[in-house]
Amino acid sequence: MQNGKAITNVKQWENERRPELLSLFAEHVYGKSRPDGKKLPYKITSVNKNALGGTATRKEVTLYLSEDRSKTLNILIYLPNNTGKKPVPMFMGLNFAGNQAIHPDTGITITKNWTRFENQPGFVNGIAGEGSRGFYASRWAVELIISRGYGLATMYYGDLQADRKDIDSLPESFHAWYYKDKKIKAGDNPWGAIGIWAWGLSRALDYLEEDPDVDAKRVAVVGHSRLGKSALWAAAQDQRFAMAISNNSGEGGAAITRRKFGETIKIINTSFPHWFGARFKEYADKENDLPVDFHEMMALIAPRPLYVASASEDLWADPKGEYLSAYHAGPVFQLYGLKTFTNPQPPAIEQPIQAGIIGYHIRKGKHDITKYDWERYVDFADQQLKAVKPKK
Ligand code: GTR
Repeated sequence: MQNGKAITNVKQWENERRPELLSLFAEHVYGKSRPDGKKLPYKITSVNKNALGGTATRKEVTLYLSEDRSKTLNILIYLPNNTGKKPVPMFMGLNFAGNQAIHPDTGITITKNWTRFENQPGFVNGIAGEGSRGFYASRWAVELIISRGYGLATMYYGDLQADRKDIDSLPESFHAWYYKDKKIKAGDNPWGAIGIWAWGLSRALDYLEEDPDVDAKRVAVVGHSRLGKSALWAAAQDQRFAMAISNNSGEGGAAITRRKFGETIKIINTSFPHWFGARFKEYADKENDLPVDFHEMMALIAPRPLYVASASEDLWADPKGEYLSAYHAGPVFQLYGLKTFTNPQPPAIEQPIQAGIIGYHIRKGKHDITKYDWERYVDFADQQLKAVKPKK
């Protein structure tokens, strides 16, 4: 505890230290989240039972975020057709460039919201066109996920809050409509974009709880990089997520910030001042004053399965710091009688390791999420979420 009291059992952890850590992360890192009391209204806008060559059912669901229904979160869902039993376990994660970018499937609705991909192929001034279909298909192993008996739910993070520094000066800012709708004040330390993206993951999980095809008790939340930070913060706060996967989440995600290796608090708040709560900036070059470090966020996932992955060339995200975070979360998993990593040295490249319900690997190559990473996540989920084996 902050007062020096040692935590020696699960009850103390759950009743005392866990809530204390959650409020410390909100206060000093991400800003204060505003959990919602009631589920948002939604509409199923399309269902195609013959997607991906007949192997999958594709569903699109619109969640109405604002009361005037002008702000929406659009959920793209693929469900495997070849599984004997429903409901199915799921992977869920936010995507960077719109739902249409995760697969060339022409049935996916193209996002109308601004993206960061200014004039890259398929985008004009950040607005996605037909040419953006499948832009990030390499990051989503849709066929693998489906063939192994899992569903996938993904949403464009820009539906929630645009990823740009000037967002709070724009009328479409989340903060502009949210506090008005809720008739509350923003307060002195409102959540940054990561907190908002994490909130969106929980709202999408609210929907999955209503969907009879989905087993909402077996949802693994996954994210790459800034969306890995968001996935971790979502899973830390929302214990309905059955498992958390951090892919190259780095600073403000899995990496131990006190190592000051690669990206630091000062750098991240300079490049992305809108990601965190205001107080995180106070710890620029003062990492040791921060009352938390990120192994404590990994500990907030316990006793649920946690998988952390790094990439060998992704030094910016500090692979060793990401591993150490999973390692130093150990004492909390041990309170639950679970095994934890015993070696403070990370494993060799592409030699995945696992202790109890904690997994880790370092992939060869750059900052990315690839088929190699997904193969590990699906294998891990096979053990931890006990996927229904697809019928041959
Ligand atoms: C980088 C940023 C990282 C990471 C990454 C990403 O520019 O420094 O913290 O979030 O972007 O999201 O790909």
